[in-house]
Amino acid sequence: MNADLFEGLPDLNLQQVCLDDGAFLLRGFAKNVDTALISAIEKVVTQSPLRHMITPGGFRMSVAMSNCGQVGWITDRSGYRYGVIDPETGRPWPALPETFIDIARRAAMRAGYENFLPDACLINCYEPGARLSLHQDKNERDESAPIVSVSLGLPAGFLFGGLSRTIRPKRYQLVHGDVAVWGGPSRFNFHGIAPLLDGYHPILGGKRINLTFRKAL
Ligand code: MD3
Ligand code: FE
Repeated sequence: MNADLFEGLPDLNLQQVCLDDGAFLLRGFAKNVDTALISAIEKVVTQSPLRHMITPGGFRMSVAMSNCGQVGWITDRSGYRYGVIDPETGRPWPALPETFIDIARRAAMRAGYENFLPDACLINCYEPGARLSLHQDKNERDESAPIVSVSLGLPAGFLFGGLSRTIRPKRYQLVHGDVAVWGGPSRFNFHGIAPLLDGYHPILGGKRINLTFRKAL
C-alpha cells in the first residue's frame, strides 16, 4: 500500500482542521502542486527579487519578501501599504501565475468561500532565525475576503491569537504543502511566525516560503 495510490482521491487524504470561526487548516492541500508553485515563485523572483524591507520604525525585516499581482504589499519608513509599482525595480509587480490563482481559489472554495479571486500575493522567504512578530493584516480594502496561505519548505511554528493582542496565541506547526484559509470572524486575529529553526527540506533546502493570497483592492 502506497500513499500515491490515493493521489486521485484527495478528499480521503485531506485533513481539515478548524482553528477558529472561519479559519481552516487544510493539511497537505498544496503538496501535489508543490513543484509547479516553486517554479512559478522562481520566475516571479527573477523579475521582482526578494528583499528585506524596512518597517516604519526603522527595523530591517528578517523575512525577505516579494509580491506578484496587480498590487504588492510594501513597508518602508513611511508606513505599510499596497502599491502597483515595485519600489526596487520601478516596474509593476509580475502578474499572478495561473497556478497561484488556481490553488488559492480551490482552497477558499473548500473552506466555504465560493468566489475568492485574489489580486495580490505576498511571498515571504524565511531562513533560520527569521520571524514575523505578532500582527494583524489590515491593509486590504475588502474585509469580507479571506486570506489564503500556502506553506512550502521547512516547517514553522505558527502563532494564532485572537482579536486582542492580550489573548495568548495557540501554537501550530505549519509544514510543506499546508494551506490555510483565514476569513470571517478570524480574519483580523493576531498571528505570527516563531523564529525558523535550522533544517533541510528536499526541495527548498534551508528555507521556508509562504505565499499569502489576498484581495487587496
Ligand atoms: C491569520 N504570514 O504575510 S501565513 C503575512 O507564514 C503573514 O509568512 C505568515 O502573516 C507567514 O501577513 C503567516 C498565515 C496567516 C496569514 C494571514 C492571516 C494567518 C492569518 C490573516 C488573518 C489571520
Ligand atoms: Fe499576517
